[in-house]
Amino acid sequence: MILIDSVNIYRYHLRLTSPIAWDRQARTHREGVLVCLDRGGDSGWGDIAPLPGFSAESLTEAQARAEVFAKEVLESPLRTLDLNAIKIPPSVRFGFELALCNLDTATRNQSPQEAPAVACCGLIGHHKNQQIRLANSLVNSGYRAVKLKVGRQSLEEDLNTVHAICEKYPELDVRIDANRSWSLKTAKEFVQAAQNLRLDYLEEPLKDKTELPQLARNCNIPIALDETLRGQDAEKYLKVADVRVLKPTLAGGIYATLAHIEQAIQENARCIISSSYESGVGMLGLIELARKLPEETHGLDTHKVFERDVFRVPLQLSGPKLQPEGSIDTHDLDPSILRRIWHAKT
Ligand code: OSB
Ligand code: MG
Repeated sequence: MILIDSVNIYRYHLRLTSPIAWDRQARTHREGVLVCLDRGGDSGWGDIAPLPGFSAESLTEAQARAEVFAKEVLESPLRTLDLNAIKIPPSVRFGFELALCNLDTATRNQSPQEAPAVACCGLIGHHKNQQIRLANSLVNSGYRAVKLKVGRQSLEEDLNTVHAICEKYPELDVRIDANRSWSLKTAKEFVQAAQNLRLDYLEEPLKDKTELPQLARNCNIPIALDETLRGQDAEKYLKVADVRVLKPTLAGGIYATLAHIEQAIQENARCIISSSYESGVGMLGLIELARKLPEETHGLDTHKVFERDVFRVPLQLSGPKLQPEGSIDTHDLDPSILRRIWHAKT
């Protein structure tokens, strides 16, 4: 039984180094909510950060649901750290599960162990005419894998970029993410033109997911699924997913992700833990999850877009090897970044 003494909820507002249009509206800030659960002098922090354009829930909804759930948590004890049976939006579930895990760690007072570094794949966004330059700078910083966003310019332009990067860096693992922007015809043309490039994988190529099996039949590039795994009918498409991109903030938390990893291992599929522009609190949780898959290079290269983080002293949360020191309760949060919006105790 987990009895919580008090809950605090905060809003954060992190400035981006340059605007990003997740939902085609350019934004200069990333907003989210931190939840802090206290028990017997220990506290556990979690990050609730629905991503506009990707999460079904808005931040306002997530915050309201977090407050209702926090009240329930104070009124009746929780049985487990796994909130799978409770109906709350994915980002809220991730935040509370992470807070509960961190509280558990703090209570057991484990001394921070020397944890292995997590390999991270460099992210190259939709920057017209700059993608090759960005690849150069990632390789020069030591990245061994990059993911290139495609599908917003012509197929020819995308293919030129992919070819240029692969030819310049034959040892680099190159991943392609089309975020469902292609028709079957365009995707087939891409696969045909890229067949000799030994790409690491092709993520969400198709506008129409029902055509995925048809594309997979004649495709020598491993197919990765991301958005499709969060659909109601995800089960149907698991057969075509050589690689499964798991985003705990969007897909419903830590335990659902662990269950997915178990299943993928049975089915001989690869799993990648992928971030969704969470604050450092969320990133520490994602890095911990990624440690369950030590052979993989994970999609955790989103933290570099923030001017600063919620921690008083910056942690090493971006780069080709992620190895932040200590656990979350050994780091101070910066009160000037956090605005408390809700508080209650038993
Ligand atoms: O499409 O995979 C995506 C981040 C936020 C929202 C959507 C996506 C992403 C990433 C994260 O690409 C980085 C990665 O998975 O390598
Ligand atoms: Mg993706």
